[in-house]
Amino acid sequence: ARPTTIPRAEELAALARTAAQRCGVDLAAIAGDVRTPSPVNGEDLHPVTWVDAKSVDLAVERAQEAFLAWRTVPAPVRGALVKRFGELLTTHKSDVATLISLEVGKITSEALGEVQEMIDICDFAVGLSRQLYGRTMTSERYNHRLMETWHPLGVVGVISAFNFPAAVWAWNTAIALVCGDSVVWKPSEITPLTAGACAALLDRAMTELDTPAYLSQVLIGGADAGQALVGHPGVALLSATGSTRMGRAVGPRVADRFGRVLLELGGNNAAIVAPTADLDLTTRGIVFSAVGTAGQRCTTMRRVIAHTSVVDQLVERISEAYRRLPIGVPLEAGTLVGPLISGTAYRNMRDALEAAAQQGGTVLVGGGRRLEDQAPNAYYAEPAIVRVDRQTAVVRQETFAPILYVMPYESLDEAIAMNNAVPQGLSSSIFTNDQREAERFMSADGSDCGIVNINIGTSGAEIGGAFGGEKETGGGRESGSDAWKNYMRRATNTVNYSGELSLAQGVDFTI
Ligand code: UN1
Repeated sequence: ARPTTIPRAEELAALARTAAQRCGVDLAAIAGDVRTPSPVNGEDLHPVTWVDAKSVDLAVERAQEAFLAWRTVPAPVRGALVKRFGELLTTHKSDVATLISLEVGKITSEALGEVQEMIDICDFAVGLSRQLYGRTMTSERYNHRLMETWHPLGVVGVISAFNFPAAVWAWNTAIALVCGDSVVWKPSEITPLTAGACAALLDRAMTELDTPAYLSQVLIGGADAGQALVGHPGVALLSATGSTRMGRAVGPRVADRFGRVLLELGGNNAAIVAPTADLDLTTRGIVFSAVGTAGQRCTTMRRVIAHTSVVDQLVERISEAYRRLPIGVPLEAGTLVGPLISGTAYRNMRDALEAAAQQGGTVLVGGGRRLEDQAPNAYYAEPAIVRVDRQTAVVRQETFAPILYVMPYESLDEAIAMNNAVPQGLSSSIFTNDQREAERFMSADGSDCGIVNINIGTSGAEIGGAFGGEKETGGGRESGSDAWKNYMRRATNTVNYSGELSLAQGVDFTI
């Protein structure tokens, strides 16, 4: 293990406070007695206070008022707010990234990447603010016009997870704001400072541009606040990112009140490695996707399905890379793997490894814990590779930790069937230089996931495409492409400029 020193608790807390203050967070105003330990050292950063479920009512009420004013502001003018927010994020990129590293344990490069993703979605949304296009269709009647118009939807509730504590909110908020909606955000309870910093930057942009008050609000609180948001009839769209279990609770409650829901849930993402794969590129692609963010992305690669002709060689290469992985303090230059979010996450990882062994798998590398002596409350796990010969129960479930199951295949049909034989459907990839295989994997009878990549790992999607997946992943699409349509309502307009009343479908109703 390379030498690495866990910084003193006070040092990390001071770093967090400085970064938050630079973003405009009023630390005294949010201070309280809810402990927020950093996964970096397991010690408190800045205990905060939580809102209660009742404040959700007030927030939604205020958001509704803001929406009524905002919806008539021209979309490109709304875009100016998002443009300014993107500029402020650019100025404070490293402050927000520092908070992400401290609260989530992300390495600096990935934390900066998360903020870059926010800046990118702001750029995208600003462009979009002039492109909220509706279609014109040909009418079946003489001198009639048929068209559709997209209008602002209402209050958007955003529930985000710890692993992308800022970017997922930004995907939703940047798009919602240009679409003319207001936003109420319930971030993960373990990332309050990152949330506070993001909200403070957006607040500043809102003040500078003199937008309606309460256009965007953040509720630092617990599960009860989230549940109140989910059940609130004033929330027109509820966009939730998290576990499948959470989605199963949220989906029906929103559906029951005929609200709109956008779910971004678990993944169990696989890569197929074909006989023609470039194994250097494949190894790098796999290792980034499998151990980046310490295996805690919803797009993390959890399975490798490798052709029997390459599986042994591939396992050797990735195992070799795993043995050399720099695991340690995420803020230290050179670290590639930071800590897991909590002791529970590490115990879940151990349980899964044990189950895998019981189900016939062999743990080839990893699974141990590092730096325990320096920081007993921090959980630095060694990413693990497990060789299995089939997809047992533990392989089919999502364990939010760096465990990579590797299994062999003979025919592409079999590999595609294995890719699809899990309850989740977020991301997938194939490493191949055979164009027919690549096309087949992207085709109707190929991968059943929302994201299907060729010669790239399963994680690290760009914001320009729609992000999300099928089955237990929840079916939602956010971020780029036409995901903005989730945040607007569509009106179909028929215009008669004929001077006569003619009825559709040739109906005769002469009076
Ligand atoms: C998530 O893990 O919830 O594609 C989002 C990726 C990132 C987003 C992940 N752009 O890995």
